[in-house]
Amino acid sequence: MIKVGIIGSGFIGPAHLEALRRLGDVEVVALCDSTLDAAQQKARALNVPHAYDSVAALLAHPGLQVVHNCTPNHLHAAINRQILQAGKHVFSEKPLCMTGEEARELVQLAEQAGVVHGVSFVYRQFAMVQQAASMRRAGSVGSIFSAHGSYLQDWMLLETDYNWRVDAKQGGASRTVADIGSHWCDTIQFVTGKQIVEVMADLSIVWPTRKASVTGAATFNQDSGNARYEDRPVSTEDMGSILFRFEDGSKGCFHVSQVSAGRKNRLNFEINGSACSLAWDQEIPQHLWVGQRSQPNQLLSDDPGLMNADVAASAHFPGGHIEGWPDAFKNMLGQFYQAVREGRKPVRSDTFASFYDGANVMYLIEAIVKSHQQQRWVRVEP
Ligand code: SOE
Repeated sequence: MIKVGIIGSGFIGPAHLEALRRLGDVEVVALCDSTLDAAQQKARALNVPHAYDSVAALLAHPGLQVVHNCTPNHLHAAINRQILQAGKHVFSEKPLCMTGEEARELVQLAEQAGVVHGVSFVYRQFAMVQQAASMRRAGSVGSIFSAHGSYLQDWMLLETDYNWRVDAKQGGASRTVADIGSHWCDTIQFVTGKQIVEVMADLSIVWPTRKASVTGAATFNQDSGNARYEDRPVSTEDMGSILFRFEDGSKGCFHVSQVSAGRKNRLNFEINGSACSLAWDQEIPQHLWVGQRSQPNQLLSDDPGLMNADVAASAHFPGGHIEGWPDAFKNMLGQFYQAVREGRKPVRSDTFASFYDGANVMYLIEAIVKSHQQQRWVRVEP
């Protein structure tokens, strides 16, 4: 069994745990949280044998091979650094860190450590996103001249919606772009096989002041009705529109928003090529729309028997047995742990997102924020 520790047990830590248990040969032996009490309570509830309140103590756990960093954004860089310095394989939540400078340093440290490194960009691992990328690789889409779409949520719609992600010190200078725009960019670059090299952004804050519950709130929290609030100023964007250019001169745009009523987690994209168009929506993940000029459009579903052979294994059940987010999460960790088993260091265009991809998206976020601030096109600086 591969022994694993998880740092942070809020919204996302348990999702990692569940996916890891589905892999079969991976054992989560320890959890770490900010207090021993919180760590022990979570460890008991999740049936994990050991609990720690410090990263150093967790890293010293006998036989530990891999560590998952599931902490809030402002802790990502320091903890990723600590894990690498301990020589452990590392799987980090996104964003990889808070700045491009930290990203450069982490890539260098990861290369020096010679370990397997991964970042949680999960959307490229859905079966029909894999199918879209496979069709592009096989030339079925022709030459791609345009890519567009959006990532919309509504969990920040109300003035009383507040959690650590809103605070720039904990979440970072960018919120909506870094939190969900990062996923959109990783997904579109994976599907098209092209890098975004220039951006022009216009970001907006809908609530310049929000009412924060004084009792604290977690991501995706619902208002209990009895909460007490205090006013807090907001400097991070609720929504934004971004124009971009790929390395080969082809173009695109996307819109991100966490204030779109009714949209829960709607990442969608469309690519237009000389042979056909492809479109996908995360909330109906089993469908890939194939748009055609000279014959009827098609709706392909995630039936392994109908998918391209090189990606059919990313759907695990016969067609009609709908797979979704937890299954994509399992695919992502399945690929990362295959590299751990083989002792194979990630390459720049790997099947799972590595620190290379995490860093690339950090450079993109920095360029988007700069473009908005300066109201002009900005080049992405690796
Ligand atoms: C919150 O916006 C969030 O949980 C993101 O942090 C995730 O990365 C995204 O997958 C869903 O929404």
